[in-house]
Amino acid sequence: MLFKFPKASDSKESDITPESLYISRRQLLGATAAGVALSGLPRWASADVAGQYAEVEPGRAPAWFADKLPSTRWQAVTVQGEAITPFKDATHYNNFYEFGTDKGDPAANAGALKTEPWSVVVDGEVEKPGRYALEDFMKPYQLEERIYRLRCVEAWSMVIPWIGFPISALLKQVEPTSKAKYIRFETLQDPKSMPGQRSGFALIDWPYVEGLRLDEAMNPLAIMAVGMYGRELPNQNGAPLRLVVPWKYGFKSVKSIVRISLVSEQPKTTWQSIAANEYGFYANVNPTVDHPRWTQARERRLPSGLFSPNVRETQMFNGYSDEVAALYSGMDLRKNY
Ligand SMILES: Nc1nc2c(c(=O)[nH]1)N[C@H]1C(S)=C(S)[C@@H](COP(=O)(O)O)O[C@H]1N2
Ligand SMILES: [Mo]
Repeated sequence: MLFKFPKASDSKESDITPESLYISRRQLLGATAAGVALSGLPRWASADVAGQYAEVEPGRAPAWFADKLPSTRWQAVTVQGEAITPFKDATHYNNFYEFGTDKGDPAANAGALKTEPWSVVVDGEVEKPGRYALEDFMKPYQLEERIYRLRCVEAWSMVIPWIGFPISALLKQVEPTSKAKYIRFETLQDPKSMPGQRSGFALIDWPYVEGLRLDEAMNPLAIMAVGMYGRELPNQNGAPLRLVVPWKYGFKSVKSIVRISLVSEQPKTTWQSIAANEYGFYANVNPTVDHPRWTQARERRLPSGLFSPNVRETQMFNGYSDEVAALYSGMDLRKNY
C-alpha cells in the first residue's frame, strides 16, 4: 500500500462519507487533542512533517479559516514514504498564468490579488443556486488535511499537504438536478490585479475554466482546497479556494475559483481550447500516453537540480488507481487523454 485510504470499490457511492476517510479513530483523537500551536501550525505532526512545516511562512488567515483550522482532521489522507515538498518550492515554482508564465511570476505578482472579501457563485443545474460570501459558503464544511502528489503535465511533481473538503460535500449542499452531468469551475477575471490577463499576447481566453464529470467530482479524493502546510493558501497557490484532483495533471486543479456551475454538457476547458491534441478534458496522469512533444513515463520530483535531478517513474493515475480506475472502466484512455 502506498497510502492509507479505503478503496472506493469497497463501498457504494452512497456509503462514502467524509468519515470513511479517517486513517483510524486513534489518530483522529490524537490530532484534535493536540490542537494547533500558537504559531498556527499543527503541533501533532510526526517528526518529518513537523520539520517541513517549521519552515512555513506564516500567513494572514481570514477569520473564518482561523476558526475552522483547529478542528481540521489532520492527515486524513497521506502519502507513504515520499517526502513532502518544501514549502519554499511549492510556493515559488508555480503555474498561474494570470500572474505570468514564468515559474517565479505567481510568487512575485500574486500579492496584488485581493482575497477578502471573496464571493462564490453556484449556478446551473442545482436546486440551491446562489451567490455566497466565502465565509458563508465555507460554513457547512469540516476541513481535512490531504497529503497528495501533484503531477504537472510538464513532467515535474511535488507532494503537497492541502487543507480542504471533498467536493461531494459541496454537491450535497447545492443538490444537483437530474440534468447535471458535469461540474464547471471558473477562476476570477480581474485584469487590474492579474497582469497576465492584461498582456497583449492572448494565449488564454480568460477566465481560466476547468471541469469534471459528476462522478469524478463525487470521488472522495477530489477536493476544494482552502489551505496548505497547516495555513491558508498563499495567493500564488490559488487563494482563497481552488480545486485539487490528485489523479489528474495539475492543470485540472483550477485556482482562485469564483464560480461553480453544474451543467449538462462537457464544459469547454482552458487547455483543451488552446491545444486539444495536447491537452484533453480527462487529463488523467498516464505514463503510457505521451504528450505529443515529450514522454510522460517519468517526472522530476521537486526539489530537483542539475546534479540531483530526482527523477522517478510516473504512476498510473498518479498512484491513485485503486481509488479512481473504476471511473474509467471501458473507456479508451488513449482517445480520452
Ligand atoms: N487559474 C489557473 N489555475 C491553474 C493554473 C493557471 O495557470 N491558472 N495552472 C495549473 C497548473 S498547469 C498547475 S501544474 C497547477 C499548479 O498548482 P501550484 O502552483 O499550486 O503547484 O495549477 C493549475 N491551476
Ligand atoms: Mo501544470
